[in-house]
Amino acid sequence: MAMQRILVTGGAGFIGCNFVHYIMEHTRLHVTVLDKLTYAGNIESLSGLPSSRFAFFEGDICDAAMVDSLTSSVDAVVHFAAESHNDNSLAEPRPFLDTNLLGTFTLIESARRHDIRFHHISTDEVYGDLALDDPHRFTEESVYRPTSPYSATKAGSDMLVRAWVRSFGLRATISNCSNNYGPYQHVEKFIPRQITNILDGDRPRLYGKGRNVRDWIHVEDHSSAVLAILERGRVGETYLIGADGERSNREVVEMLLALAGQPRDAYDLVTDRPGHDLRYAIDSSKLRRELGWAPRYSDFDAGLADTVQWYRDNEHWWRPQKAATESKYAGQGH
Ligand code: NAD
Ligand code: TDX
Repeated sequence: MAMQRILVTGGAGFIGCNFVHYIMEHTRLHVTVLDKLTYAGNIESLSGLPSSRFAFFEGDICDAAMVDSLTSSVDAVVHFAAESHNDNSLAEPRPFLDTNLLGTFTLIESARRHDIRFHHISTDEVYGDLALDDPHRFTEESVYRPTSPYSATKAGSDMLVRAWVRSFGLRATISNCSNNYGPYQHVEKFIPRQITNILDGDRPRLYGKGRNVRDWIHVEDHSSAVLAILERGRVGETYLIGADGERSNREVVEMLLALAGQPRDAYDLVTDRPGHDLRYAIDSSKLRRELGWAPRYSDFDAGLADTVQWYRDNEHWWRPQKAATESKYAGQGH
């Protein structure tokens, strides 16, 4: 029988809420969101969705009874919920172990009991980092070499899902995506932090010398890839998602300053992140070849300009988080 109802964990977070909006617009699926509404979750990001096709439950993915009652009435789980910020994982790792490892365990146990399809959202950070001049990019065959508490717990969660596929026949797929940007991203993350600093008349802050490279993808392209994998991906497989968007952090800040009509060097260099991964780069050939996926935002400059405009237009959404986020960074020397 065709898929009709899905449970989206972490649907009040950045990528989860964009995925929910994408599903409402591009499919007829019924969506239930389970989200704990941590500091990173915002119910406002889901406002205006039709109650005929959408329901929200506030709760913890580690709560086995709640998870079980929700999974019993859906055909699939798309699992975004996580503690997602590297700097937080260095300051206080414990919530990363609880949510990313025990939360994923709780979900896959329930998915196994109800024999439903499971899609696990993960990150390219599980593969560690690359040298700036390494000609290779990450592929599905790359070795797992996580370096931060965050990436170690995401790597562990991927391993749990793989074990449940092999040992219990869980009908799961995994995707590992590169760095996302776009609307509804928390102001703790690199691009929204710098956009909102500039809007506030403050200078962007680059860690170290700003030479670290990230492979940027617009969040809408992540959503379209996840839907393709959910609908047509082969069970048991991992797919890497990326849009050939490698840029150094310094280049990104220079682009944001140019969009604001400010001098290219109007940024500060601040204390580096301990263990800071140098470069991520994704080869998404398998996803493109097998599922015919392609990103819509091939032009990073245009996607970034759209994102700046979104933060200009939606100050009410990010303003309540800004001061607390900056004072946390000040305490970490960033
Ligand atoms: P986010 O921090 O913006 O959102 C996480 C959401 O999960 C929040 O709404 C939060 O309230 C919820 N949550 C946290 N703990 C929970 C718990 N115990 N129970 C229920 N809900 C809980 O994160 P994001 O950037 O949207 O990332 C979503 C997923 O995508 C994560 O799994 C992350 O590892 C992965 N990912 C992110 C990126 C990126 O660039 N942001 C790239 C690749 C993969
Ligand atoms: O103020 C800053 N200045 C700065 O130079 C911040 C917040 C970050 N940085 C650097 C660190 C990274 O090199 O920018 C880069 C991006 O930083 P983050 O936004 O913290 O992202 P990153 O650590 O790369 O991880 C992100 O992508 C992979 C997401 O947060 C993860 O959830 C995802 O798995």
